[in-house]
Amino acid sequence: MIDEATITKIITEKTAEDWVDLSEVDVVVVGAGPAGLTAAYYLAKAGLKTVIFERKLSFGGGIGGGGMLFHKIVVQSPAHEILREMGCRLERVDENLYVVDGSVMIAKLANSALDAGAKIILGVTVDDVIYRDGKSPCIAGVVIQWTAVIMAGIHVDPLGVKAKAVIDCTGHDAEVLSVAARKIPELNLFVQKEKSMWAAEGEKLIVEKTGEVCPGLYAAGMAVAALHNTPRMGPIFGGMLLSGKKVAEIVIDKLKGE
Ligand code: 48F
Repeated sequence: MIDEATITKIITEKTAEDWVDLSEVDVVVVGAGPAGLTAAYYLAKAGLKTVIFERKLSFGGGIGGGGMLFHKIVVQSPAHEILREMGCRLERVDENLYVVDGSVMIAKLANSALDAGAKIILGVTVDDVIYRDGKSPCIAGVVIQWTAVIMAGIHVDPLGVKAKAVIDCTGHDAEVLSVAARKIPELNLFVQKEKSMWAAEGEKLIVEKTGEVCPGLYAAGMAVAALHNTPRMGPIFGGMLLSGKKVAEIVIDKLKGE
């Protein structure tokens, strides 16, 4: 029998169970774009309790918009191997270039992260970090709010989620790094914003510079370009995948070594 009260009870009870479990996790990934989804896939696969908080009600970040709304996504070698591993159909179009539909890439990345055990919570914005100040300051989690509350412009106190590692995968604005830089000056963090376009150099540097920013806080994807003032690359996505994989490996090493 379908009963309105039963539906409400199931939703609220099961949501509460999840939120109790999510109050403390191994890794918070902020942003469900290509870097965040890839990072979450490898983190969850390694057995770490991983949650992605995504501001919008959908995942994929910049993938859906492709290059000027054209729906084909270009990925270079060796990043195509990550997509192959996730069961993505790719067409080889050049010696080291592959093309895939944006919708396929979004579905496969999200499906792989979820199948590996990551949780993706949509409609939640990370608007601050939790920090501790011992010998040196460190990031101990994130402060979250419903995106709808932020959009409504009403003051509602947020909730905190503790994490051993927080990864900024928020893209061009590096929102988590920016709020930490602004509110915790002792971190000596400066978010400079990305440089103008140079695809090859941008792709190379983003992967090279992916990693820990300060204790507990990491960056991947375009947030790395914003932090280090490296060039934007436009609509080529291999660097985002490789950066997501690299940050996951760094966090896995760190947390498993503790
Ligand atoms: O922008 P986005 O796709 O970042 P990325 O993974 O990849 C960049 C490429 O898409 C492309 C490019 C290179 O080819 O230049 O732009 O680095 O995904 C970022 C996701 O984070 C969400 C946002 O809605 C998007 O889905 N996001 C941003 N700020 C927040 C957030 C926040 N404060 N809290 C939660 N989610």
